[in-house]
Amino acid sequence: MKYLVTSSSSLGLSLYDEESETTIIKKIPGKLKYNNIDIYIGDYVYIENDTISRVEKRTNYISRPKISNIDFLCIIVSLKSPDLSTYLLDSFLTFANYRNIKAKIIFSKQDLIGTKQLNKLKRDLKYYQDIGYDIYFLDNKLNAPDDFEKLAKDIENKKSAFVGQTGVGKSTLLNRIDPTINRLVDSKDIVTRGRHTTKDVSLIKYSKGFIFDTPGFSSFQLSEFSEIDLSIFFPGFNKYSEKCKFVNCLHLKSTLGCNIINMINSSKLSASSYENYLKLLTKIKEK
Ligand SMILES: Nc1nc2c(ncn2[C@@H]2O[C@H](COP(=O)(O)OP(=O)(O)OP(=O)(O)O)[C@@H](O)[C@H]2O)c(=O)[nH]1
Ligand SMILES: [Mg+2]
Ligand SMILES: [Zn+2]
Repeated sequence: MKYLVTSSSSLGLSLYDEESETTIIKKIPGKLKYNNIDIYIGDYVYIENDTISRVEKRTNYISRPKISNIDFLCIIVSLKSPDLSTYLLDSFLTFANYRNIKAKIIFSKQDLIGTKQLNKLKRDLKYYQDIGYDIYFLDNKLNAPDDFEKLAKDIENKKSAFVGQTGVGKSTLLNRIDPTINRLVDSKDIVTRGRHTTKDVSLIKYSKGFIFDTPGFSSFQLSEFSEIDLSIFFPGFNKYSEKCKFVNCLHLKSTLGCNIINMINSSKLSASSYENYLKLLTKIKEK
């Protein structure tokens, strides 16, 4: 039988059967490994005689927290309080690219920005759409129409992980998607305090899809990638870096003839995003 692993606790693995839409908890003897590889939340496993006989090849994965087969990494950034940080956004997008995870960008708290400034921001941030991302502007206080319906539809029947720094509105948004999600998150905390310790990550089934519940997933480790990785996976670069005539080019301003620099000079790539790139490059060099 094939199951989707949705959580792991001292009680056993929670296994979801997509056909019958039911979850069973199964105690698997020994270490939770298959061919010496850890089982991740989101893995599809085959169970025979109380053992894992096979794990389906992952479409993608993240090691911290250990989750796999992520359809969308939904990156939430607020336009205000906390202030908009395209640096954090670009970092998350690089990470998602590097991990082969499709990203969606959610700009929250549009109600905190005046109309004129909001229109300018929307024009500037449309850049992310131009380089291939779905973007959504939200007002979780429901003062005015926003892109919520489209977002809810787009993540239907998918497995999404929501990330973003503290205070951007992750919990508020999850509550808007389905109020039972937060209740499920809370009830898991109670389990943690009790006898059965639940591992901190789980995949929550709500009315229309799955959400990875990953506390503390508000930033990620830059240590995972190299300068070359950054030069390839920085948002918007992949399309143009192939045409860069230099091998292993880091796209520095001083590199005459670098295709990325040409694209920035002709405004096909964002100059302000490029500053984030340089900042990330310095950070990676420092470590
Ligand atoms: N004005 C406005 N406030 C919002 C919006 N979305 C969320 N908030 C508020 O922002 C605050 C933080 O929201 P949370 O949903 O708790 O943020 P979070 O990302 O879950 O934060 P952590 O759990 O600390 O990581 C709350 O007071 C929300 O009511 C929005 O679109 N507009
Ligand atoms: Mg929260
Ligand atoms: Zn280059």
